Amino acid sequence: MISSLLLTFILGMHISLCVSQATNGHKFEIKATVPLPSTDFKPLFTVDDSKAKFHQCFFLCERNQQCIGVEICKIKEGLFRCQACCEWKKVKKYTTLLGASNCTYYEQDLVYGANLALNKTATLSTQEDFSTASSNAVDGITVCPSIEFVAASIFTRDSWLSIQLESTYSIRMVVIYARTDWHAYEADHTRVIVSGDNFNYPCGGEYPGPTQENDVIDFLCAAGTVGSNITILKRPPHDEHLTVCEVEVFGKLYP
Ligand SMILES: [Ca+2]
Repeated sequence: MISSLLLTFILGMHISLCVSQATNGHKFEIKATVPLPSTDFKPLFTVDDSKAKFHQCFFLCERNQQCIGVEICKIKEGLFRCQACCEWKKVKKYTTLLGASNCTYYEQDLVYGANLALNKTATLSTQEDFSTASSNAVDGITVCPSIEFVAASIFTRDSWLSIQLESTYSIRMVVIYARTDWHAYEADHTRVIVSGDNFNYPCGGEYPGPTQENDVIDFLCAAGTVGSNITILKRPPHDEHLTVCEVEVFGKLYP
C-alpha cells in the first residue's frame, strides 16, 4: 500500500530506496533521488504540506490520467513539497543513490502499447528543404544526426506538423524526439493539439525548451482527449524552424 511507502520515508530523515511499490494496481518505482530540474518537466500541480498528508498527492495522481509520477522533496523540517508529474516531461535517467538529496521522484510503471503514428500520413505547413519531408517524423527512425533525417519547416512563425491517424483514438501521450545535434533547440516552443470532428484538445501544455541534443519529450494528455489528428504547433516569439526527428502517439481506439 502507498501508506507503507510513505511511512517508510516519513520515519527516516531520507526517503527510502524501495525499488518499487504497488498501490491499487498502480506501481510506482523510484526514478530519481535528486531534484528533477525545472527545465525537465512541467508539474500538473504542487502541494506544500506537512509530511502527514502526502498520501493525498499519490491519491490524486492515481486518479489523473496525465499523472505518471510524483516528486516529493523535503523543504525543511516538517514541510514537504509534492509535485505531480506532468504536463510534459523529458525522458531522462537520473541518480538513484540513497541520500543523494532530499528529493525522491516516483514514476508509475505504465504500458502504452503500439505507436499509432508510425508510417501514417504527415503534413508540414511548409518544408525547409527537399530532404526535410514530413514523412521523416513518422518513419520510426528516432536518431537524427543531420538534416536529411528530420521533418522541418521553413524559418517562420506558426509552423505546424500534422499527423493523420486514420481512425479516432483516445490519446494518452504524444512523444517528440528532437534532433541529435546542436539544432535540437528547433523543437522549442511547441504545443500538441489533438483534434477530431469539431473539437481541439491541448495535450501537455506549452513546451518552452530549452531542448538539448537527444532530448525526448513526453506530452501527457488529460482524460477525454479524443481525436484522429495530431498537430505539433510551433508558437515561437521569433521566427524559428519547427524541426523534429520523430513523433510517436499512444492511445486506444475510441470508443
Ligand atoms: Ca524519424
